[in-house]
Amino acid sequence: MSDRVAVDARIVSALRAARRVVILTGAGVSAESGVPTFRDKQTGLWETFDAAELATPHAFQRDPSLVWGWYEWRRATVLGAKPNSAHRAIATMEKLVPHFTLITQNVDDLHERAGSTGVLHLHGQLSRPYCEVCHHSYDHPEGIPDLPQGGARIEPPRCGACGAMIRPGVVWFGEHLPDVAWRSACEAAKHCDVFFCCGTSSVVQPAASLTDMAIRAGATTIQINPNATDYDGSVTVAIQGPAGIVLPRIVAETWRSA
Ligand code: BJW
Ligand code: ZN
Repeated sequence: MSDRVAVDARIVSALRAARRVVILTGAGVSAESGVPTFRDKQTGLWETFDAAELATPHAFQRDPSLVWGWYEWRRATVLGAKPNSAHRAIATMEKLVPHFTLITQNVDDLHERAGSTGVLHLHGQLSRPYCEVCHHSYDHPEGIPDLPQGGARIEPPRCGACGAMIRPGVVWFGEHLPDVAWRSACEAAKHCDVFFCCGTSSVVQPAASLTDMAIRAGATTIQINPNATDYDGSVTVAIQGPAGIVLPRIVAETWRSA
């Protein structure tokens, strides 16, 4: 998509009139920072790695060193990445609308590093490991781990309080989403004027159902994705293009004179 293509007038007018704007982001928003998505053909993590072996509570119980080492490699990847123009456009939009809610499925903290505040993390954060038994949270040591592609077996550290294993701070398949973040996300989706779903395949539940909530609430719904999703026909506007081009264009066009 050329960055000279005009932004759909429905988006500009809906955003200018909006009091409440919500953005739901997925892995595609970080793709232009070099962070791999999960399900893209050839480049997605699940093309090379087996989600059942790595992203479930059962996988961690069966082989904690494999899982911890893989997440340490993922953490090294995101620490080595920088926020891109999509993250920055979202951080800018937060300052331009009266009520703004950013909901992310991403665990990389690139939104915060771009300046976004109050981000609702539906699937946790790589930076926030916690004890699998007493849930005490821990900080990782300073620095970027030096690991080969895909990681290496690393014994998870132990909790100083109870001695149990410390686990990655992410939400695995079959686990419930953090309650406060999920409730806040539902409230925001049900009461917004404009809702973006951006860089997500919209196949993982319950996150994808937020778009249905916004559609049912009568919001102007905008999908930004270079590829088709099951929501192409149900959102108000489906823009086929990379978030790093489309989002800055929308911000520039809507708030030209702001
Ligand atoms: C670009 C781009 C660019 C590329 N610009 N775009 C059947 C029906 C309904 C639900 C279920 C079901 N069977 C099982 C479930 C539940 C399950 C689920 O949804 N499974 C489906 C896969 C079928 N969900 C759960 O288990 C959730 N919990 C739950 O439901 O709790 C209730 C419950 C508990 C117990 C029993 C029963 C119910 C938890 C889900 C946790 C998801 N975890 C992961 C891993 C996190 C940790 C980690 O990082 O390793 O979260 S999976 C992975 O998928 C990750 C992501 O956040 C999530 C979503 O992926 P996302 O962000 O959409 O990425 P992709 O790769 O899929 O898409 C990227 C998109 O970007 C693509 O469309 C590209 O085209 C696009 N793109 N470049 C813009 N430049
Ligand atoms: Zn503990």
